[in-house]
Amino acid sequence: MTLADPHGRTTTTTTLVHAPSDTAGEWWRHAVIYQVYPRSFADASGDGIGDLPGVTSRLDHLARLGVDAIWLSPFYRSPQADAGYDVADYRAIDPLFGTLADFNELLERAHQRGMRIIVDLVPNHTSDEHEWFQAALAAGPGSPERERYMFREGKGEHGELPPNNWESIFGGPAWTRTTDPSGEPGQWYLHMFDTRQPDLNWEHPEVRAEFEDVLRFWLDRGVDGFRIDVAHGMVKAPGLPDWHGSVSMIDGSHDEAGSTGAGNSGPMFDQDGVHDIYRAWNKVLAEYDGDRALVAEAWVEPLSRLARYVRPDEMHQAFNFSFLSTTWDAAALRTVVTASLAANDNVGAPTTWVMSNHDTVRHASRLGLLEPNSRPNGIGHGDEQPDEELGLRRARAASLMMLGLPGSAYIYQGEELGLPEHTALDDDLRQDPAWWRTGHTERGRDGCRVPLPWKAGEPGFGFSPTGATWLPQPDSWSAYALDAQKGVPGSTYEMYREALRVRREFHLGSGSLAWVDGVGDEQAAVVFANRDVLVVTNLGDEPVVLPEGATVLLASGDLVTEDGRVSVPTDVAVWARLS
Ligand code: TEU
Repeated sequence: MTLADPHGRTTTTTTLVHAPSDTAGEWWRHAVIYQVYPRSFADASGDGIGDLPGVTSRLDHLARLGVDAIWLSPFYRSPQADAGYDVADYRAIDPLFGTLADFNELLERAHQRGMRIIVDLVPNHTSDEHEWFQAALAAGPGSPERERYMFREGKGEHGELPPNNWESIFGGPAWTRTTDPSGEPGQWYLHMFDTRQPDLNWEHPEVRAEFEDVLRFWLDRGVDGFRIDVAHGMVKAPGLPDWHGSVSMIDGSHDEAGSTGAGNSGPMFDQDGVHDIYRAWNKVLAEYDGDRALVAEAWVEPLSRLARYVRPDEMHQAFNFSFLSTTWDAAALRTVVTASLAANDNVGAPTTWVMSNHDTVRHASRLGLLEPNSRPNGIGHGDEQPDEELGLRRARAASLMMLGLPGSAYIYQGEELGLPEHTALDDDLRQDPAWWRTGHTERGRDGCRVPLPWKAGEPGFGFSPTGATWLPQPDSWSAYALDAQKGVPGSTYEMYREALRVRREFHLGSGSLAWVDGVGDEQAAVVFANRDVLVVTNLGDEPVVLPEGATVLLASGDLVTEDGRVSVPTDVAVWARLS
């Protein structure tokens, strides 16, 4: 493809890095998937905690937005020690969130509106209240019940030292000592996360059989897929050797003896044995009709290593955390996009794109920091406060760039409103175990989990019929409420909606990617063509002039027109149709 300047001279060159794929293929290859974090999406019961009937009541919002699928974070029976990522019963709904009948209704109504449902599966660990763990504690050392978890004798003369030196990702030791039924100090058990999240032993056939059965339980109910929590963590290196590095809570990366290693080192993550599990699960899904999908939540780098999770007989997608973690820099973004497409094309998998989720500071705030897109684990009183206006401007540009890329895109609830992080939450309201487990050095993830604002003028911004919210919302959120944006041209919500519409119309999800050189300075602008759409994101100080013959479809901010030529200002992205 070539683009011409006003005098008909060719000024640009393009480099194709990803060819279009057949649009008729599996839905997950090009889907826009919206993450619902049930406790903070919408509350129907009035207790201030979101629930499944709340989600059902707002399905029209998601249908109108134009998403293809919804991923629901965990709603299973749980003591909520890690907001539901500590599951006590994989086949039951927690009363906080409703009933199985509520789930069935949500699924049916979503399907009626043409939206698929992905549920979250947490197989690395259970809750300490899971009946298996309770049975293991009661049965004592050497029992078959203990074999399903990672119990070990302690080191030291009296077993008073942990079996190895591993640390929990939430801070503190990864081992907790138990008390024997006799009342004596006993064995230790491994928990890569909170004490209340004991790791399962994936070498045990009963564990494998149980989770295949759990998959079937939800497949039988009609779910379209599963997001697999900590997909890189289930298998540990034999012998559980000591490790002289630490795992970052912030980006899952591993720090080894002073060097910042990639997220694939260390004996607790990304062991080759995990792939057998996914090969077996792929077969379970294949027994069912329709295209059901497995999505890997694996903080694994480099991208070529992550791509091993989405080989043809394993999972279908993996979250692209390398993209999420990339700084606000044109060259860095081009590099990660090229590497992402190359790694996934190599195994025939779609590439995914994601900017925010329930574990990270919302990108509208990350991008407003002095070091844009640095990844603090939470922001609170006394921390550097993001520039809200700058963050939103960049977030809108980043999202428009992301939605223009070929592959599957994830939207975290509220980002369609441009919602910032709650960066001034009272510390005594924090619930993320990372806050206290790190000795209050990391604020944790509560700031991105605050209940959504639906109606500007109502108590709790219409989140709950009683006005209650389990975490307080900042007053400034009245400007972000859905009803303040709906139908307002140029609002973030209407920008997302229009982007999804155009994305569908031009089949961008199953599209192509060619880098375009010669539009703006390559150090300052990210410019690519996807099918017939040119996507220009300006990260530099100078305006970027659009090529002649490019008709603007959509922009993340105001454009400047001078002498008939349209230019894209700093921190603005634009989609334009190529003639
Ligand atoms: O997160 C897995 C994980 O590795 C995270 O700790 C990650 O490193 C960090 O959150 C990045 O900021 C999953 C869930 O998404 C998270 O909510 C759970 O707390 C965790 O597993 C344990 O189940």
